[in-house]
Amino acid sequence: MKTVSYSVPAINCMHCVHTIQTEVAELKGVQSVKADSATKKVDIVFDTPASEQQIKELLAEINYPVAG
Ligand SMILES: [Cu+2]
Repeated sequence: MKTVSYSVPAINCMHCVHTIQTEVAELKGVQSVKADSATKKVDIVFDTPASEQQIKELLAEINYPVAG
């Protein structure tokens, strides 16, 4: 199991939080996802077959790219 914390500057309301949490949770292997509009961070706990690259690609696809 792996935990990552990404900075996602595009998060600015509860709608963004909901969209991110719903979309990322659909990836196989993702155990939990918590987005925060105040800190603009997304904390994700996952295991295979999910990967950091896959999660980052998904976030970019839904217009919430990871900073840096
Ligand atoms: Cu929003």
